[in-house]
Amino acid sequence: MSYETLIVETHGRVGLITLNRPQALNALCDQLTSELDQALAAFDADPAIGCMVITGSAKAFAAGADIKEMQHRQFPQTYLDEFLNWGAIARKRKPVVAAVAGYALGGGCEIAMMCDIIIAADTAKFGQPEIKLGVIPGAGGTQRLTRLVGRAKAMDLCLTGRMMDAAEAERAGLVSRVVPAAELLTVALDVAATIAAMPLPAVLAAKECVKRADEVALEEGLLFERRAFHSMFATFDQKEGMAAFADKRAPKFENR
Ligand code: CO8
Repeated sequence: MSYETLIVETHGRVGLITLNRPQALNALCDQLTSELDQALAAFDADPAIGCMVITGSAKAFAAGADIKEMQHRQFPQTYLDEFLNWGAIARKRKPVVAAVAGYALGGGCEIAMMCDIIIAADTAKFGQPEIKLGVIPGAGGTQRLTRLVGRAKAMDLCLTGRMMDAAEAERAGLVSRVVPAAELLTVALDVAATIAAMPLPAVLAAKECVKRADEVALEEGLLFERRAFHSMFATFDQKEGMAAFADKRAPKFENR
């Protein structure tokens, strides 16, 4: 599969996707989001891949949806086409790490929030500036952001359109780690390789359970987690992981 707006590579068991529209600061045109979904789906289905990384350029992870492409849209077409329905990007089963340097604005911030872990360069800037264009966030900027950083900061960002830097994003709980820009990709690939080396059934179950916490009340979430935990005892990798611990040797997981 060849892509025009992405660079897609593998590093061992890690699938790396680099958004590549430098002339438009990786603005998320229809072609890019469609190719991104295809590339993620291909890695998600590939047994040789255990984790994915999405990154951009030093200047921009992505500066949002493509404003020039969407500016002349009218309501009926926008509604009937389910314009910019990026839900499929968020529904991948294997973990996705966002490695963010520079601008992650509007849809760029929203794509990062669809990922499971955000690692930010110290140059990263996050924001939901849609209000300055006469619209509002449409792919999670009012919903995922509020769950991730709380109402106070989400309201501030969505209503003023201001950007927050990497340090503020880390304090707010949006990003997992902040690293020097020069180390961003190395750290992100290391994190992804660590995850990709873990037993896949447990990785998928852990991701499903953490995501459940956004959706359900505590007792329901705890029950879901406990049942998922019980189901791990049906896997080869649980037998191997615990036997290896008892035998004081390294486990050899088979992702089954
Ligand atoms: N769309 C299209 N082109 C863009 C975008 C964009 N979002 N951002 C930057 N570009 C283009 C610029 O037009 C410029 O192109 P050209 O050289 O042809 O003029 C090129 O990228 C470089 O940009 P700048 O010259 O502006 O670079 P600066 O360093 O001066 O500024 C900024 C960088 C601050 C990032 C600035 O480019 C900017 O403000 N960009 C727009 C940011 C923005 O408003 N993003 C939100 C877009 S709306 C959105 O994302 C809604 C998502 C809704 C999803 C809904 C799903 C259902």
